[in-house]
Amino acid sequence: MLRLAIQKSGRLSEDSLNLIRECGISFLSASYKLKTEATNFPLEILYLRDDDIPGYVQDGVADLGIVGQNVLVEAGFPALEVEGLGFSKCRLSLAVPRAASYDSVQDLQGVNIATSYPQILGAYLTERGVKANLHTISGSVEIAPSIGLAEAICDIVSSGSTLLGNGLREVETVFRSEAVLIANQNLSAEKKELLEQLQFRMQAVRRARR
Ligand code: PRT
Ligand code: ZN
Repeated sequence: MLRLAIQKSGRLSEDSLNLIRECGISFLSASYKLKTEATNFPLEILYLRDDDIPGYVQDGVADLGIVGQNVLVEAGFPALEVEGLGFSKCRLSLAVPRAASYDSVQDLQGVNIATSYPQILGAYLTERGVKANLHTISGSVEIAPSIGLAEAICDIVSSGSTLLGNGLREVETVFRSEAVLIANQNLSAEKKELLEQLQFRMQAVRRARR
């Protein structure tokens, strides 16, 4: 039996569940449940916080997971990625107050930047020779400049309306992300075979959607 971890409730949940159902896999889901077993495929689904999924798959508590690449790379396990799933597309971007002057990333030298992605942002800045002060906060990153916590932010953007609503403008794209299927790297031969069957179905679903 394969164990697949998906987000319990959030932006990835519905698309993850729909993808599994469209693969012809049936299961009962109830919002209070933390796991369910499929009735017609050897699959158990675990419902978790998205941040916990990469670690659980790395440790083998779950065999597979569906998570945003942003969370996967930030957690430090990019090698777990098996394939992109084409939904929950977004980008991790740097933004500054609308009126602030900004020409290039070099302008961030010595600047205070609030983010929930210190690893990805740190690597991006280091590569460009920029030394900034990163302030790691777990949510509401966009309000940091208006409350005097930071002069710039780095956060997930999709439509851009949250930045706009907080008087910020996007100045650099740091990372592009989508939902990805991840797998533990030491699966048994039986589990690998099941993973291949599942991937085959997922690819068929994606081709049919186009
Ligand atoms: O509770 P749990 O920890 O499981 O969930 P979470 O709150 O950490 O994550 P969730 O559900 O918000 O997002 C899950 C994943 O969806 C993220 O890791 C991304 O891979 C992806 N995703 C896609 C997004 C967005 N789009 C998105 N717009 N994640 C967050 N946002 C937020 C962003 O943080 C910002 O506050 O939406 C706001 C910006 O949206 P726009 O449209 O105004 O630009
Ligand atoms: Zn989360």
